[in-house]
Amino acid sequence: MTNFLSLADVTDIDALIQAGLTAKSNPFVDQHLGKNKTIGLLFFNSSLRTRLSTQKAAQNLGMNVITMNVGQDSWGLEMEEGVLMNADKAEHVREAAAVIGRYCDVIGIRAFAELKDREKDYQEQVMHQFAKYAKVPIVNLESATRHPLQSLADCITIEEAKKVKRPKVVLTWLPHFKPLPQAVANSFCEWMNARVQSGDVDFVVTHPEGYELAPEFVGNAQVIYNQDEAFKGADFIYGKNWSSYTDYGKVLTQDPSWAVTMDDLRLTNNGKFMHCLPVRRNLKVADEVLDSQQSLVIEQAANREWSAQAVLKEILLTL
Ligand code: SN0
Repeated sequence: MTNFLSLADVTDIDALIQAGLTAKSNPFVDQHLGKNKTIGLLFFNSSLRTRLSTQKAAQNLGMNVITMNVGQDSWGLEMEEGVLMNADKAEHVREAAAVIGRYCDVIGIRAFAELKDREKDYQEQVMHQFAKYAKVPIVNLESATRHPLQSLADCITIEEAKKVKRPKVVLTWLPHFKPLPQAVANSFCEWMNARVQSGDVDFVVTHPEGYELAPEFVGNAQVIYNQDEAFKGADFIYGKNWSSYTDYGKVLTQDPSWAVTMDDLRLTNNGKFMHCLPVRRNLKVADEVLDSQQSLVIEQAANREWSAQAVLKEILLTL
């Protein structure tokens, strides 16, 4: 693996999930792999789990870690080619990426969707510009359209917690007053659709009308507009809010009946609840769910360390 931008960079999902579980059971055996290698972690947006788990995973592999909040700590970066730089951005990605690529052997980048211009967000300009000009492997720490390290941690979590060979996994939209990116939901669909193909899960997506995800992500997943119907017999409920893709970046409803409560979980097959975090309690999910035995959110977040370690190890092996 050179870049880890999306599922397309993964040759064997099963092997990557197993590598995560192996790292979890024995975190420090590969300390030598990262010796004298440096990873730079660049954040254009806030982060708690991604920042700490990726740093921890890199350190488990013996790497050095440099972190920067781009835009706050550094110069604002211009991503467009051939522009007259007479506005707020003082530095171009051509120089910035090239320079950071000289200091770092691997670069991790978080750059959320701006949710203004759908075409622009879905072009993934920041990831592609860095991949082009840094000339070192790039790891996606949540881009405009995807969050693959989260999806890998989700796969690891499902693999660990499943009680049947082919569990039913349901992605449900949750209410929120703020427009959030589609990245987590997109990636989860991308990875779950691959798990459907390999016979590892059944997958259903449920959301209100108007919240249809991009066709290239939802793929052939079954979409059910009635949440109660979708929850029947589910082994895993994966909650996430996202803003509209069709009416791009808009909040079309905040219908509180879409929040997940214990009554909803009772419709499932004693299903586990998952969420990537951060989660706004009682807006998206009831306290009683997050504090119940059925919640996997902390274990899921803990698995971010092992998903990052599995990916960084594969990259280090190519350096
Ligand atoms: C981000 C998102 O993509 O939805 C990161 C998730 C890992 N979440 C948020 O921005 C939540 C912000 C909020 O105010 O609830």
